[in-house]
Amino acid sequence: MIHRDNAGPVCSLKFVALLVALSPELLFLGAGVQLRDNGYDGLLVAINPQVSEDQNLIANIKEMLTEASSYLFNATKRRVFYRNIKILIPATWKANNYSKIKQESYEKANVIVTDWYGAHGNDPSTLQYRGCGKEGKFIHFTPDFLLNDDLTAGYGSRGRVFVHEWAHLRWGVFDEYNSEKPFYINGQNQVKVTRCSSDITGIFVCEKGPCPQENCIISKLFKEGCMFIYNSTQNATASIMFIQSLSSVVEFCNASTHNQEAPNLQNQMCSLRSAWDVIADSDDFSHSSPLQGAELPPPPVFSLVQAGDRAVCLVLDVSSKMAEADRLLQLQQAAEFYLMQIVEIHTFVGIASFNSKGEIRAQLHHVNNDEDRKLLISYLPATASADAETSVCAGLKKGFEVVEKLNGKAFGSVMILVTSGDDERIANCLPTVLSSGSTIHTIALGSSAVKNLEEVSRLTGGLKFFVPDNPSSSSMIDAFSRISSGTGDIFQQHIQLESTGENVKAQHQLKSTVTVDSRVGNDTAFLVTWQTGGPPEIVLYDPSGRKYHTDDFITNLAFRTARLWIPGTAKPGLWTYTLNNTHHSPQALKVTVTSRASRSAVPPATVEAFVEGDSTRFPHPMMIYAIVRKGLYPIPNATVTATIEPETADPVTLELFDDGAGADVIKNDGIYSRYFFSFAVNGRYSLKVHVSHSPSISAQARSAAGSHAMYVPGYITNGNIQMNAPRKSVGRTEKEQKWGFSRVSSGGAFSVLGVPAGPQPDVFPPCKIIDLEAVKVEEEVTLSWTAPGDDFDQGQANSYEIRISKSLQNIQDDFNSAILVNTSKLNPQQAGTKEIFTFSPELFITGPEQQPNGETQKSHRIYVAMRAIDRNSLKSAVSNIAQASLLIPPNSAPVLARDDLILKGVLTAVGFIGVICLTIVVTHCTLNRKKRADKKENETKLL
Ligand SMILES: [Ca+2]
Ligand SMILES: [Ca+2]
Repeated sequence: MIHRDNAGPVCSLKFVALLVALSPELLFLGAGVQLRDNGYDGLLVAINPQVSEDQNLIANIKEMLTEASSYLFNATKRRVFYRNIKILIPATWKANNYSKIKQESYEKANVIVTDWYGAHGNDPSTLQYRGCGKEGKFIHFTPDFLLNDDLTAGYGSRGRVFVHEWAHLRWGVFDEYNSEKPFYINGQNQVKVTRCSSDITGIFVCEKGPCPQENCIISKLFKEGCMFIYNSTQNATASIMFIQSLSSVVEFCNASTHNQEAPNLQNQMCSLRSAWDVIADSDDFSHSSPLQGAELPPPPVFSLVQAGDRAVCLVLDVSSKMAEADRLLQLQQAAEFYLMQIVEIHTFVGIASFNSKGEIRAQLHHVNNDEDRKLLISYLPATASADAETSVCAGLKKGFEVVEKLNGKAFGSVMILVTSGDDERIANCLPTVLSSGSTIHTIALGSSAVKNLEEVSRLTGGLKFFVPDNPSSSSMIDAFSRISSGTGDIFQQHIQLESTGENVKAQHQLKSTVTVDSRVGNDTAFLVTWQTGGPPEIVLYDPSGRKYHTDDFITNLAFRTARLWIPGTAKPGLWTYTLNNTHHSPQALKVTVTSRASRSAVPPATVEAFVEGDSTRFPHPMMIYAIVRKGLYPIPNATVTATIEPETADPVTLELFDDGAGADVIKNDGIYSRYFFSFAVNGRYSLKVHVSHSPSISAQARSAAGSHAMYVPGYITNGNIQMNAPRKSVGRTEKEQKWGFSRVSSGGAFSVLGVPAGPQPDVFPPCKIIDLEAVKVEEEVTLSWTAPGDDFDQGQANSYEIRISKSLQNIQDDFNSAILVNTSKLNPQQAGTKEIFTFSPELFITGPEQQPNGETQKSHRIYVAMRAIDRNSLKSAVSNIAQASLLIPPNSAPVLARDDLILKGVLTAVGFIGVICLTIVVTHCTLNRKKRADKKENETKLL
């Protein structure tokens, strides 16, 4: 969903001036959620077409957001609330005087309501793919969560839950609870509950009722069923990112209430900063001040919108520029495939073209069968004109005329605008474009296409693509294949399984396989295209060995395409194809395979690829992401490869990782990420991602990684334990996929500016380390992290700089002044390697450290952060801050083991003797504490 990103610097001054002149309402159309005068406008909630019709769902969404608005207003100290909210009703629901959509679509929604295989049962969740303080992708609720009032006992009222998720989505804060590490050992060597704030009270509960902490922790390790239960009545007011369900909780943990010791994602991702500190740094807060007075903001205004008939118009450049570099041929091949395979049944499709003037080639046709599709193909331009000029506005004007034939307006329509020409006057029709209510996807061809073309996409919420003048590039077909109906109905949309292209030498062949898995297989099509002369010799075997030959394909000699459509459901397994170039000259041969879901109950695996923003300026890298999932269930362990094609240089391939290091913020969440910085030239770059999953590797996420809302198991009310209904189990039993799967998707285009000509000095530092961990082992601290490279996450850094402090604030505010650890024996390994380094903090830290306010602090924790340095002395950003407790005495292996086991919750068999040992060790530890404190005073600072 590239359109959600903010405008990059590519936006010219002329555009900015024009946009300022437009009315605010127009600007909100495609731009997502905007904050204006303390109120959010443009929040879009979309219900999936697979959700059955239920008016209560709409009523409950309204109630949730109305409550959320005032709760949010309070929690942000009178700063923000929701003003306008749109609810997108599926087209499958009965029409009920809903307004017609303009540019809204399921794919653009900030909040989605769908059942599909969420990883967390009914847990509301938010897809966060970037680090601390960065906006996420969307919030997800199940229909059950919104309809079943019994669930509010565990999650709290829906409005409160919404604000918890909103903070994830909008401000990039993370969960303060941790179901994997419910307890931890604090700086005073006590067992503590992972919570924020620490003032939230409760008691340990065994199977038979309340019990002492030590007993419970031991017994929890013995038996299931021991837990920490919170009091339903509290004085603590924080925090919403921990337990929004408690009635006393009305704010976020701030600097004074934040629990920086808790092993939770908020501390890990945000370097131990409080949620409120992160929120206060957001753009929303720096551009607004609290509302004066005591008046409350008005409740949000809702509008319900629903898609009408789908109308699509292809707006195609036919200027003489299209005759260059086989551009028109590429367009014909892709448009034919789009009309034949990709555009969904019952869509209205028309065609317009333009050079210096616009022309309607085909009025809207209702696509009901193959004959309708073939008729539309006959209207595609056959040749380019002699006119070198292009007027994008003239083309769009004709496009609007075409779609307006349906019901007088272009609302909800889609334009696919393809151009290779330059056009200085594109800004002239922007007001018309914006008010049209049409979503415009743009495809730029070659190096001289209109500079600001992407603005048309951005402002209307369309996708943007780029096709380089490279005969073996499949970007044009990939772009057309990426454009779906936007309804969110994965069972109707086609799914791209393969896309490959190669310049094949004379008398040589292109041979490969494609996996058709059992989740797809309906409406499967193989497309082969070539560049000159006649078709290659095609041989295709299905998994059972059935052979298809060139003659079995439907060939279009004018467009140089051959297409094979498999009736029914294609056999799952490996399909093998061979394309022989029988010519005497090299041929650019390409293969594309698409299919649709085979069953309407289980969603197929999908990939969605996108980049961080519209553009980047050298030497800043571009982040590349791919979300691989089934429904909303993340798929780990896939091989994900990005191919990035610049305007004029060779394509670059990069493997994306889901390892929680480098560019990837959370491990095993099905989001694969990587830094891209191999910028050969300025201009547009096209991204495609290929996913393959081998059948031998588990596709199940082991843990439910990511951000969601806590379901509270029960409360202590008036001294009684009151348990809520157990949380719905999320375990899925799924038959082992026999074939693995294969997916391809275009990730759109981005621009790169400021790349210097000629050879460049090293300007790329190592990337920031985001997974630094510290563990105290006897007298030493062992650090672990993933090695960055000399250039971001590639190559090998030159050295590390590790610093420690006893004050969190000191190391946060002034890393350079923290105490340096001797790392002369530590040599960085290849990027991606797990690094381990052990040191004795006692050698570095002695006595209390001076605080900035002059006070001394007796802390038993140390904070560690680090930087990597490359061979040109370029330094990475400072890592996340890790912490370790120094309090564990010598010969304390059992305590350490206990720490580890409690945190991981894996101890299954510790005998009664173990209990006694632990008690002794804890006592021993307390006694030793004083001895060690005395000893420390005699040591001297070494560095
Ligand atoms: Ca990830
Ligand atoms: Ca470097």
